[in-house]
Amino acid sequence: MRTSLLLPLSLLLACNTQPVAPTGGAGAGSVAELMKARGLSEADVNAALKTYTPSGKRDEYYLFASGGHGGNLIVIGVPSMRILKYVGVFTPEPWQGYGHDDQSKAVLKEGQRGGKDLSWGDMHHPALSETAGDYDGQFIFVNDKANPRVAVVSLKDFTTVQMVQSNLIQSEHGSTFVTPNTEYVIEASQYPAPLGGRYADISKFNEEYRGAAIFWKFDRQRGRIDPERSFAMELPPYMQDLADAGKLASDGWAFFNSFDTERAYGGNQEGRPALESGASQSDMDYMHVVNWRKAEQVVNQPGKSVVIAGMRVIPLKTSVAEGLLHFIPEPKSPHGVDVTPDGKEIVVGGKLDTHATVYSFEKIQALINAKKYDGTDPYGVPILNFKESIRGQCEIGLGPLHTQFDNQGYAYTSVFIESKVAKWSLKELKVVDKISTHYNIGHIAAAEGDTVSPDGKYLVAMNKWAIDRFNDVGPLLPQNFQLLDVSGPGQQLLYDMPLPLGEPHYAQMIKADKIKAIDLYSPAGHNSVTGQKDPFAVEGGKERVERRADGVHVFMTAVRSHFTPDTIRVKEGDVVHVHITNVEQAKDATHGFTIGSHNFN
Ligand code: K7E
Repeated sequence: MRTSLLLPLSLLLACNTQPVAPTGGAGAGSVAELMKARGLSEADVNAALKTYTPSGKRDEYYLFASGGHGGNLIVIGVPSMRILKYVGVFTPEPWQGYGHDDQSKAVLKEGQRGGKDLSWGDMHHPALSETAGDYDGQFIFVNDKANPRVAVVSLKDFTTVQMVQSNLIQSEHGSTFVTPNTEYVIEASQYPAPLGGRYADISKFNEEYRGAAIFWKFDRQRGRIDPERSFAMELPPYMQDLADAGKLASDGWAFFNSFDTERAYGGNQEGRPALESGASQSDMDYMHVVNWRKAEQVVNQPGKSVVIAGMRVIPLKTSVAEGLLHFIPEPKSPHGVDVTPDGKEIVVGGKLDTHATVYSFEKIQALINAKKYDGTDPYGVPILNFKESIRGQCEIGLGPLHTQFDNQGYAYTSVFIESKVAKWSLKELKVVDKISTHYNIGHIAAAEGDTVSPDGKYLVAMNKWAIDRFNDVGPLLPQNFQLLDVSGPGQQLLYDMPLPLGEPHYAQMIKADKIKAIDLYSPAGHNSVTGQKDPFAVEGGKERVERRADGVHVFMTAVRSHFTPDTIRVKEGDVVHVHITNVEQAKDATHGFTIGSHNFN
């Protein structure tokens, strides 16, 4: 609850008449004097002018960053890098009452795994909803890698409205990625497991363990995923990694990386190589090329799918027979797979390879149509020739991971081992600039950088380490988001922003004017999760206490600055249901409700 503070006049006067202390550089003085006092170079001031946003001025972009193990979504203004909001998604968020009231508890319950409540999430890759391959600002989807789940956040009110999960898979990573009109939200498993959560001994890895890609059907009208109309494809046990949906030229297709075609599963105490080294024996893994548009038709044909854990699944054999799945070798331990803005090419970064490899969709199509294969994998999936599928490779450096794009024909790839962002010409496959980041860069997010029309301008490097960047806070340091200006020929570091929550894995940057958030819920009594008037809503003047079979129901209103009724009399042992409607219609006038020591907030 917010209340206005009534300060005695004498105190106000005292505040205003405090003498201004001449602190280091903060006093009056020319810019030159300020620079000298604070030890700033001209380059520093140039950077400061590009990010400083005076009080009352708005940011040009929103950055939606995953909160990692915090399980929440973080909304940041760019270029100021001011945090605007934490959206509770996979974990309760007491300030907003998320996970404390019945409505949001029901959302968290949708995300239970095996009937268990989960008090954390491992959020990786937010995906804004798209129309014709461009962000439309309506929804954002997020995934939980460790406890495979996908959540839907409405950007009308920045509220989590739904969570879906399937026991078909036991972990995931290739998620969330949306198809160009948000027909589907993609979620691919990472660590193979017997599908549906049954048991098989790990020595049966090749026969019994499988990966899967789920295509969650998004119903735009309802603003919800429809599990009934969703489907999945069985995949070999190759540890599928990141994914991306084709667009424009490659619309209807999806691409997944994989990094364990060796099918190693660890066992360093049982005479087998440790998982990491076992999975890095071969020089090539397989990019999975999936025709989801055709799969969507096949799954509806009689006898072409099976139901596992309530999910319609296209068996691997059927996918092969129907031509839904092809493999292309990709250099060792690939990580990011990113479709270019025109949809014509797919860029793959391999952790253990120094290149970004650029695949040509046209060449891939030609090979598929001619059924020109280099044989099949042990599961019968046809393999296309590597050299005949690519346009070329760009020598990036050590540990290229993820790629984003701008509007001038440049691609930007995070270079993990070198802690750099490489800016390179897509056309010429040549690096034009490299900038150091601090340190251990993972993901990057450029302004609308994975859409059909990227903006360029800004890029945020999401660094996992922050050594020597900020004041000491003990052994565990924050993450470091570094804002870069990429509008010029090179790249300029503008600002370091510490982010002291989970390790963020990806972010999406959208033009601010595309977000049309509501000012308040009107009329009052709106349920932010269902989007409907809540059956327990009460109008002002109709507040009451009712004794029913299941306990005492209090129908209460909140308006600045009181609750009605403000005294509730019940008998010891009564079950009390408190239904509170905020009938306040002034913007930003919210009301908290707490019952101390009873875990109600
Ligand atoms: Cu493996 Cu962090 Cu999900 Cu890239 S992601 S860094």
